[in-house]
Amino acid sequence: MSQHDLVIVANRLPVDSRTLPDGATEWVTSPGGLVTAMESVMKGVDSGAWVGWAGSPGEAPDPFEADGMHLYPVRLEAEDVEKYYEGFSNGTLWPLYHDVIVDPEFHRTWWDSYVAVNRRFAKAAAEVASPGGTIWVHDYQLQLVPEMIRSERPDVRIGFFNHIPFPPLELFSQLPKRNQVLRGLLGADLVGFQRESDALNFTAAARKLLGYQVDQHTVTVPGIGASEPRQVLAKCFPISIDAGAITALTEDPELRERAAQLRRDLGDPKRIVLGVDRLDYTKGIRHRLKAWGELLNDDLIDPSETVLVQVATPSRERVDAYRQLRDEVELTVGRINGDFAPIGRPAISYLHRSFDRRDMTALYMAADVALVTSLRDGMNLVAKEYVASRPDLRGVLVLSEFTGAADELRAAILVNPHDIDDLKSSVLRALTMSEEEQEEAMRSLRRQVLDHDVQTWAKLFLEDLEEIGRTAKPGRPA
Ligand code: ADQ
Repeated sequence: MSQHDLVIVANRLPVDSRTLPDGATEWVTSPGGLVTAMESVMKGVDSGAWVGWAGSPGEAPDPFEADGMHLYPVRLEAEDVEKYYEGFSNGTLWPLYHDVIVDPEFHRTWWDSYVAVNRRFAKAAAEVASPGGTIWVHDYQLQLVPEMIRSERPDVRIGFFNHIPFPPLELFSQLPKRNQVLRGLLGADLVGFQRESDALNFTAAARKLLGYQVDQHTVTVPGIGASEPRQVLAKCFPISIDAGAITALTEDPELRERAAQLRRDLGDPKRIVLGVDRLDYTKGIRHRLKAWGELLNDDLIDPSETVLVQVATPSRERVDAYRQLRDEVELTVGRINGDFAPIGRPAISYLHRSFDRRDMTALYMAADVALVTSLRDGMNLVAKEYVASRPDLRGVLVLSEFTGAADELRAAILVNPHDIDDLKSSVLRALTMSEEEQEEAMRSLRRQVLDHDVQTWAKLFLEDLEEIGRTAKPGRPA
């Protein structure tokens, strides 16, 4: 087995499999933000690897290479997918970490599976990291992995980044096995969060629930037996997007034409309002539709002039709460279209499928207003993608206060999506904003997004991790 200086560990590998006509399997890089960020840091290391699930239950494929990365698939049986992934990760942790928008469910068999699968990921990572190397673990599905790696490989630097919020103590305390989760995370040298408040929630939990000493962003983990105490840094690193790549796309004449064609396809409305979300209850899609329906009903929006395009990416369709949400959203869209759509065109154009990066960018370029109304969201990359797609300085971003992005994108129209009246008046304000006001706000938003892209995010995290490793363990190769 080869050894790698940098090992990324995430639930999914950065590739999707595609079956060719002759039955062979082809691997296609999935175009996520994490993949882009990692590609940029992998270029700077001699040898980078990625440990993750290949996406189908059952036997894992042999390790293989894609786009210069060494990929190590981890096996998940159908039962693991049900208990570790759909169960503890998405039925317990996801709702609890997002302010219990739906009730978290807990089953001890889900936890057992979570522990077993985390151990499998940790073992796979520990096997391929080079002596003194770096392992970067991602997200809530793998919170036990840092400690599990440390017990096997005390020589490596371990970073962890949480892509979703870390809840306040009152909520986190409800989690059965909360102390095991905290100890798992504290196996890392550096624990990264989206927002400052997430980092503070985490250090408060370490102090109150484990009794560990906390000094600002540093948690001291007591040594066991003869081992020395260790210091763990908990800090925020707001994730971002590949802003340069999106800006480059907007300069492509074919994409400009595609954006214009989209408008024509929608019947040439005066205004296009856009929502882009995974179909998830955290995204506030129901609240958005309620506000939209009322604006139409109150005659404050004329459906022959203004159309809402709602892109809802299929997500976690085997989890009950997601099936229910899809039914409700589709019922509401159907009702609104039945009540208000002009003949031959929709009041809401609803698209329940995935689009490639070019189509997404064309949509952003065509949209006069982007609506991000999450009830809770770690960051929300859609908000940043919209801003990056508007070098013309036109368009208005309406952004929920409950997203990580709201900490940075202060020039957006910030809303409390729980307040339907606030949502309605914010949409109306966005629709009537003058070109000068749009330009001023967009200029400030773009400065923020272009100066803090995903490549910088990854670089800052890894630099901090390297620095900690150097001070904590003198003599280890830097
Ligand atoms: P998500 O909850 O998935 O991510 P978000 O940050 O908005 O939320 O990212 C969604 C991504 O999917 C965006 O890049 C978007 O363009 C893309 N996308 C959405 N719908 C699509 C469609 N129909 N077709 C193609 N692409 C589509 C989690 C956390 C977030 C955090 C990110 C990154 O919940 O809070 O910002 O991780 O850390």
